[in-house]
Amino acid sequence: MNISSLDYKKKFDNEGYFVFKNFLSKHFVSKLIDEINNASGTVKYFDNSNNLRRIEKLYDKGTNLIDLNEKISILLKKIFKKEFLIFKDKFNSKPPGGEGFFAHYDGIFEFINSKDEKKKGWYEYGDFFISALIAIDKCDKENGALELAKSHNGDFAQLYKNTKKDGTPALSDEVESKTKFKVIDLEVGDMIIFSNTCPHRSKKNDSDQIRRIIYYTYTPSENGSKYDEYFKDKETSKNKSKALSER
Ligand SMILES: O=C(O)CCC(=O)C(=O)O
Repeated sequence: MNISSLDYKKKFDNEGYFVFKNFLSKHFVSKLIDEINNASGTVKYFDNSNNLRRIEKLYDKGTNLIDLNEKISILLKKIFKKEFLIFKDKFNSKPPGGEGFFAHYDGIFEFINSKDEKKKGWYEYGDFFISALIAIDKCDKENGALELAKSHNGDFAQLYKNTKKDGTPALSDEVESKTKFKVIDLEVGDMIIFSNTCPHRSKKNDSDQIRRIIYYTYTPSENGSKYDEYFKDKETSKNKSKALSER
């Protein structure tokens, strides 16, 4: 069945997300893995056992990574009828036994900047964020696939009330318990497009294989690129230790 841009847009308007099957070929994904493994000038995060958990600032570190950003931007333009620019980028690696991610929105947290000012998470840079999550490995219940819920309505202040207000975007236990999450199984090369206002979480990797994803986030281009500003603020934020990788 051929799904049209209009169908994807309808799904996004109704649920806040949609799944795009076979976005990338296995061959393209294997070229991305090579580039990610060899990229320099990125920012890396490791867990307590010294396993690589995350790489940031990688979208422009290889021809295929650059091509991936192009491919996603073209698709977003086709579906949303507007231009988008990359806002932030990451590669998440969940090794066997690796921890999951607590339930959260993306970008709904407060942070203290280098001038000691309180800031409103991602909403300092815009108010509409779309992420593209691409499976580098098959993702399923056993290895900690993304669990996604329908998007919640509200501006920063309204959504902030649903969080733990602890410098991370974690949902309060009460809101999490009322939210219906769905495990999104993905094959290599499949992609989920979702709004930052969709609650999401993922479980520990209980398989004996690594589970890797690429996660690029986009903002409408009309306000210009916020990529450098975002990463500079993240680097100089005074409460970064609390929410190192979730933001
Ligand atoms: O990698 C995952 O399982 C979830 C990642 C996530 O939710 C995040 O990085 O914000």
